[in-house]
Amino acid sequence: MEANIELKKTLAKLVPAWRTDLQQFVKENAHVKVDEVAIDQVMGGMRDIKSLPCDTSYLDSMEGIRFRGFTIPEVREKLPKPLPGAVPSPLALWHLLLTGEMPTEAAVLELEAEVRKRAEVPAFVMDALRALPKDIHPMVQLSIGVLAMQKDSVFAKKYSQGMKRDEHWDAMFEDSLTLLARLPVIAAFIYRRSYKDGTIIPADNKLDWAANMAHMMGVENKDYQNLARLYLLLHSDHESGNVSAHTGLLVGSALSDIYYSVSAALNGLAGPLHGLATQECLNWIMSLMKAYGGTPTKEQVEEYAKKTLADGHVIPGYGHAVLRNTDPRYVAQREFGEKYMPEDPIFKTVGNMFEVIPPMLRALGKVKNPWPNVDAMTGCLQQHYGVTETDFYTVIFGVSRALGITAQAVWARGVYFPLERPKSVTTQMLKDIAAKAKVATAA
Ligand code: CMX
Repeated sequence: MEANIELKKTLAKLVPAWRTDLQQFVKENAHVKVDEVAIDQVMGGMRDIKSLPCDTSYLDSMEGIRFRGFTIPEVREKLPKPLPGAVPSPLALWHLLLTGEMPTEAAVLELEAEVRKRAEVPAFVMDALRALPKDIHPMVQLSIGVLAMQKDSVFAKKYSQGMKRDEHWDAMFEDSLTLLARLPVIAAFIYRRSYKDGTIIPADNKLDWAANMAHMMGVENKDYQNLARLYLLLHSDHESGNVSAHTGLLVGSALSDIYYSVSAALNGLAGPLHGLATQECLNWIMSLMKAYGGTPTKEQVEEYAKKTLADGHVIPGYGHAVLRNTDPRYVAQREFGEKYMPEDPIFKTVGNMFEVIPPMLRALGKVKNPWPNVDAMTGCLQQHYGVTETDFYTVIFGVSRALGITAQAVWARGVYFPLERPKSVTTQMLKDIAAKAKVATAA
């Protein structure tokens, strides 16, 4: 099956132009310095080193994410919507991430239809998932489900048949369409199998990609469908340096196909300092509420948070490696909560946390960003609609993050992004560099 849609035709024009432009640009500016690297960056997880190109989105430390230059309020306003007043379909955002151009309503409808055609998950993939224990973490199930679909990779097949390099992006795009089409089906299956009676709810072809995932999970609520759209849109892309996106890019740089890339990326997303914080944060909130028998006062939040820190744990949902302000994705979800569940006790608790935790973290003196990140609000909204299984939250994050990773992968293959291979140094070498720098300063 090959897509014959406006999005692909647009990419077919854009990709060669991007490639020529960048090849020329690099040739003419190869030795221009972009950044300097200090020892605390080498030893500190490469924080802030400017060394990864990414055009799909840019994360400003104060303003937050912009998708192809557009802020979250702007994409919500400008992207076509599946229903009047609804949140736009995340696939409309995927179009924007891929091309940099706001799609027309017709282009989004065509994309939704193309994705619907590819949504059938092969039986052996479902069987592979059925063979796993039901209580294995849902992220393991998702990662295995994605990896199992590698059998169908157009990229891998064509590569083995000698595909020309300038066709790589096309095969990557075809695989990405199929992967995105099937991800909500797999996620909903994992949900129903792990927490419900395991029956599969067939897709409703009248619904868009995101709302269909809500439907297949068995949550029949129009507001939750809108939350699904919002959630899948907000978590899609956060430049290319975060653990999941970077893993996807790195694995893809070896010309591994999108199934290998996304499966690997999901494994990184499953870490508590990254996507698992969604689950950890809601669990933290629930134990806080349990400890005080309902919505805690601000003083009680403070007391509980102090105990968490004293026990040597982080406060999940707070802090960020790049952001130095409240995450606009948190703000967008808070606005949703204010509209649909202002009196919800968990929502109120999250509000009290916002008042108390930032000054506490600031007082520690070492936390660079005391403000909430996206994960501080997510679980609270899910709970309100009965999606109470916190282990599942990172799966929804993963479905969303696949939008950004696939968009970045198509770009990477289009412009021939090369094999990633940073240079490592021994810690003794770093000590020698530091000693030389000391001598040079003293002289
Ligand atoms: N609670 C307590 N301490 C925190 C903290 C928090 N929420 N955030 C940072 N710190 C601590 C760090 O652990 C570190 O302490 P040590 O020096 O003792 O190791 C110190 O403050 C400095 O860290 P930082 O430079 O401010 O933050 P990092 O870039 O190293 O880490 C992050 C960023 C997100 C891992 C960290 O803020 C954290 O652990 N937050 C809680 C987990 C979380 O919400 N993760 C989700 C992030 C969003 C996402 O990717 O989904």
